[in-house]
Amino acid sequence: GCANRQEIPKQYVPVLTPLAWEDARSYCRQHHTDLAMIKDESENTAVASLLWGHAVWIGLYRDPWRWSDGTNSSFTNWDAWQPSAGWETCGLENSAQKWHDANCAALLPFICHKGKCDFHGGHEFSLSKQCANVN
Ligand SMILES: [Ca+2]
Repeated sequence: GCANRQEIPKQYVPVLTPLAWEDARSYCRQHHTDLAMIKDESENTAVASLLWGHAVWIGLYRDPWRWSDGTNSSFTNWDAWQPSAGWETCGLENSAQKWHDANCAALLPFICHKGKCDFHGGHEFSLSKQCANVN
């Protein structure tokens, strides 16, 4: 059960320690829920505002482009000329709130999200243990 899922605002957590994308995802999954997923303009702004001036990893990877949990999204916010390279398979959000594909080995601060039961692209993305915590 996840009865309260639509009432719990998603919480984003900035992590200043620069890590490669996979390590950032592992950290987020261990300490929170996952790397940040972004489903609309207001969430996109919220992510960029947490570490102003930094490019940050978000939970986006390809191919095809999906969120860390395997879901996709109708909302995207690519910068001009992005995604730009087939070997850049991880997604970051820059300080202008635009998305770039980037080398997954790059060391960047990142944004996790936590503690929410919600729907993303029609799929419930929180794990059952987080849902249990919410309930
Ligand atoms: Ca790129």
